Amino acid sequence: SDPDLVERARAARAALGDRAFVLGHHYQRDEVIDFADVTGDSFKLAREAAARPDAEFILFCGVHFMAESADILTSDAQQVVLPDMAAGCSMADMAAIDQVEDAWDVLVEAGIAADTVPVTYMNSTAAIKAFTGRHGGTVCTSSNAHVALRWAFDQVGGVDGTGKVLFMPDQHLGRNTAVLALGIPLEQCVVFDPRKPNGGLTVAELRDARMILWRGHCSVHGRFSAQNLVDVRAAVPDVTVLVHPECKHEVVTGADMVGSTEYIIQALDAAPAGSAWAIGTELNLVRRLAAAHPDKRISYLDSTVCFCSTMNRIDLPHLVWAMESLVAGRVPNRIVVDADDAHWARVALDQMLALPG
Ligand code: CIZ
Ligand code: SF4
Repeated sequence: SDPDLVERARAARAALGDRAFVLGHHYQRDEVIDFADVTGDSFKLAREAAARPDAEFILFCGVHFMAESADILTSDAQQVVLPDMAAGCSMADMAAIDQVEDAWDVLVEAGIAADTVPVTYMNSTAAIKAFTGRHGGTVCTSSNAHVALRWAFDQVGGVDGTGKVLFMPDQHLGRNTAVLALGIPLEQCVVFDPRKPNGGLTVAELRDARMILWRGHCSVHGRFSAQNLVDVRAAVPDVTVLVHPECKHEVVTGADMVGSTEYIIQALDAAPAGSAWAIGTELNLVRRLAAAHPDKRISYLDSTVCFCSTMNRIDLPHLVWAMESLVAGRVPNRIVVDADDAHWARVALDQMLALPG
């Protein structure tokens, strides 16, 4: 990066001192991670923000829904700042609150709403988390999705019963978890497409389903394919393929290991020297992991899949601008969730925190 900019960043960071706490998501650029007080996935970062009640400003280097969660979990006096307002998440944007309200009406009309528990992935807007809280559901992450699903089914008669889960917004995490961790048959996982009348499903299909999957996906993880597995196994016969559960079902079932961002980091820490790995997750993270483990052969599952473009919007110029604004007494790009949504989103987040294990 530009040495002048690095110098300005250092000066602004020093001027802010303990008044600011800088969070860096694992998918952020190196130039941003260099200034992070802590790095983590969305869940770890939300907890870290909540654990810093003395920091006046939480500088969130990640995407919009993560900054919202930090605002929900911190006190009203603390101000959460997103260095670039255009850092959204295409997956979170695939579930708009009015679409989800309409979908719920479809379930009510089909006579199954009372038997359905909503579960929303952390990667969703505060409005969707609030919807989930209002309807007795829970938030989940990619690390605890299996526990969250089991809990949700238990609210409506158990995994072996007839109750249902409405899973939003990532169809792949929902399907992979239901089928592989809970043993729900693949044919009982249906996709609700908000762009189609009745989600593109008949009433009979809705009634027979156990998992109603929102039609959303991650634009990064969703691009890995079964062909990538064939190619990497041919090129590197002793390779271990490790992918994130936001990947498609055929990628996850064909991989050797599957797990959240924190799981991937720990698996590589524990891997023996000389071992070969192909990783299916975001490129900034994979590059840093490869650099951190020069004794291991770490490659990217598909060289044509790129960075998360919205994560990458946070760069050093935006971070410097945000920090210098705070030093000058202005709070730029503050993320505030309205009080009612914050209350109900918090209910769904607290439900997640209360899950066993
Ligand atoms: O894909 C993402 O954005 C993930 C895994 C975020 C997170 O940290 O949960
Ligand atoms: Fe959203 Fe995917 Fe980017 Fe994560 S990697 S912020 S889920 S688009």
